[in-house]
This record gives sequence, C-alpha cells and structure tokens, in this order.
Amino acid sequence: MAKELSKRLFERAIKILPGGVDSPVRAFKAVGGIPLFTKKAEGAYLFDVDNNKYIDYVGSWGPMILGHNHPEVVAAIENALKDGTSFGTSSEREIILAELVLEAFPSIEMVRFVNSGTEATMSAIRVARGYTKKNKIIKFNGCYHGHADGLLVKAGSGAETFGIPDSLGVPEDYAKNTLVAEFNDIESVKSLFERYPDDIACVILEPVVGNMGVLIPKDGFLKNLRELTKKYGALLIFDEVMTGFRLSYGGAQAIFNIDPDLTCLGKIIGGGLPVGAYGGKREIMELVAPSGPVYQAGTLSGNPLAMSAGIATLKALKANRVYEKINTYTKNLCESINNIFEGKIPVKINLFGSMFTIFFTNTEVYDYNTAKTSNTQLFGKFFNLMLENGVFLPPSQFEAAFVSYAHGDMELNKTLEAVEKAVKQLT
Ligand code: KE4
Repeated sequence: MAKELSKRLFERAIKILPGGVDSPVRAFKAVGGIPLFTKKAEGAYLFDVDNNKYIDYVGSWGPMILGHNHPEVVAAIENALKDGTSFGTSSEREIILAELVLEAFPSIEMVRFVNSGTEATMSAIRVARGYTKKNKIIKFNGCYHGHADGLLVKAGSGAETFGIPDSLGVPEDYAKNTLVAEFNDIESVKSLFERYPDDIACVILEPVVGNMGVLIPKDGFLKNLRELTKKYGALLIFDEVMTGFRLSYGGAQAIFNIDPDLTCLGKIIGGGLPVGAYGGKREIMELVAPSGPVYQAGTLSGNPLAMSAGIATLKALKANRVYEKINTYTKNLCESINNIFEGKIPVKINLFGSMFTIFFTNTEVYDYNTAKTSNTQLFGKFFNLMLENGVFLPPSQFEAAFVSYAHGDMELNKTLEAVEKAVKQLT
C-alpha cells in the first residue's frame, strides 16, 4: 500500500507535535511503521491520505459504535451548529442527554458532564475522597483510567503496597495514595483493606477491562468487590468510559447486576465529539460545586454540539437492535479467526459483546501478568500484515478492538480473508 503522503505528514507532524501525534497510541510505537493519517471516515471504513481503505476495528477507541458519519448523528450536529457552537451558559441539550443517561443507568441519580474520560475519573475520585474524607484509592494493575496524576501509578515492587509513579512528572507523594491490586484477585484487594481499613476512599476499575486488551471478570469478582467496599465504607467506582453503552445500553453494570456508587462515562456518549461524565448516588453527587464543596468545572462542559451528537447516538442505540447485530458479528468473527489460527499460531481470543482482543499467547488471559505473556513482536507483525490487507486493528497488543453497527457480512468476509492471508504470511 502506498503510504507516501502519510509519511510526509508524519515528518511534518513529528517536528511540532510530541511523537507526531496528539495521543501516544496513535504513533504505532508498539507495532512499528508509519502511523495512519486519516482523510475521511465512513461507516465501517477509514480512508487514509493515500486513499487506502481500511475496515476499522478501532472506531476512534470506542465512540463510533454506530459507524463513522452516521446520518442521524451528522444531522444532529449540523442542526445544533445553526444555533451556535458554545454558549458558556446552560442549555437544554445537557438536560436531554442527562435524562437519557439516568434512564439507562439506574445507579446514576445525578450526573455531571465533562470533556473527557480522564476528567470524569479524576473528578469521581475527588468526590469519593470528599464524601468519605479518606485519602487512598485502589486501582488495578494494567487498568487505565486516563492520565490524571494519581492514576498514572503502577504496582510497587514486591510486598510494597504503595503505588509508584508510572510516568515522569508524577510526584512520589501522589503515587503513595494510590494502592494497586490485581484484577480478578479479590484477595489482593482484601489485603489492602486489611492494611488500611480506615483510609481507602474508593476502588476504581474497568468492570470489563479494555486497556490490557479485553479481560473478563471471573464469576463473583465484581460482586465480592461490591461487598468488600461496602464493608469498609469505600465507594465503588465503575469506570465505564469504554463499556458504557458499549456492552449494553446500561453498560457492564446492567449485565453483571452491580450497583456502583459512582460511574464514569465517555466515548459513546459524545458520539465522536468530546464528552465525559461522572455520576451516581444523589447524596454523593450533591457534594459537587456549586451545590457542594467539591470543586470541578469546565469551559466546554455540556457543549451543545457535543451534547447533540451524544443524544443522537443514544437515541439511535435505543431505536435499533444494535447490540444484537454487533455482538453476533463479533462472536462469528472471533470464532472464525480462532479456526484460522488453530494448529498454526497459538492465540487466545478474549471477547465480550462487541469488544475483542487476539492475544498472541497460549495462556488464558485474565489479569495483567497473563496478558503480559503475549508475544508483542508477533502481534506487531500480524497488525502490519492486516493493515497491508486493508484491516485496521488497534496498534497495540494491549488494547480492545471494537465492532460497529456498520460492520456487515462483506466486512466480515474481507476481514477473514485478510486474517487467512496474514497467518499464511506468518507461518
Ligand atoms: P480519555 O481521557 O482518553 O477520553 O479517557 C480516558 C479513559 C478512561 N477510562 C477508560 C476505561 C479508557 O479506556 C480511557 C481511554 N481509552 C484509551 C484507549 N485505551 C483512549 C485512546 C487514547 O488514549 O488515545
């Protein structure tokens, strides 16, 4: 595939944008090669500046569940545009989207819109600390909740329970208040609560993980987490930025029947425009300024264009049998991919709803350490062969792939042809 224009754009970009990108994963560092410069996106496809066409399984990292440029979403944005782009005051669209979110998530009695998933999780943690008057938080090794300082923390070495900074620029003091447990290991959470029984404000997790690749909670894990947090007076925060309106219209909490204290949302609720949200029990959310003393603000929060895109997206999700179609497509795709790899290259495919990851390992993948057994070199080769064959997978072994409502039989067959070709080229 010709990549001349992408190459030239990348050479220009890298001079003035760190790594040539505005978000690290787009730089393809984990897989090598020239990053994509997209000219246009339509339905299940991306078109790069060299006019190459790709079946898109990244979907802007989750938001594009209806497919790119869905007519109802485009029309809603065009319509809102006529009224202006940003008012700096409240407007009705914030209320309409909030009502849709509360209707879909019974655990959310009050919600605040922000502009990204990072803002949502950062703010939810601040509210949890304000409400419980406790300082520490528990996150899980390998889970990603955006780039707020206290969340860029990795597990301390050995028996050390304190987190250590996972990025330059995060002070030790910030990391000290973040404790790190292992996903699917309730004992690792219990031991942290036993060690700090009175100072853990919340536990935050991706209920179905997307940021280690797809990891599925073992039976009882989420329920035990709910019971444990209640026992110690800590809040349970479900980071559903990725899973909210993705795994079902009520997110992961509807599927697993868990009632978290706070939920973070993003991606799909913006329909491709910048929106995040956090919400939960009224008595907790009323602490948020200006109704309470926990401060949080945002110039473009509740932006009318972004709200209109979110409203149109959720309405389209309600009006169509989207989940049935995208979940069936994902199941058929993964079963067929498994058959193609069988006996040739060991892979473990984790899928949940319309999210999936092909792990290049022969070990069941259920936590950070098992995810890390994957052969990332081989994944990188597979990624680039698939790209050459017109299929864009997430450019990292440790990311989730997404199927949209615009993916149909033609895309399924073409994807499987590309996998067959790539596996032949790898063996
Ligand atoms: P943003 O600040 O990127 O909108 O959201 C942060 C975030 C929070 N919580 C979860 C569960 C998330 O998946 C994310 C962001 N996800 C990544 C993809 N793994 C976004 C892609 C990127 O960083 O460019």
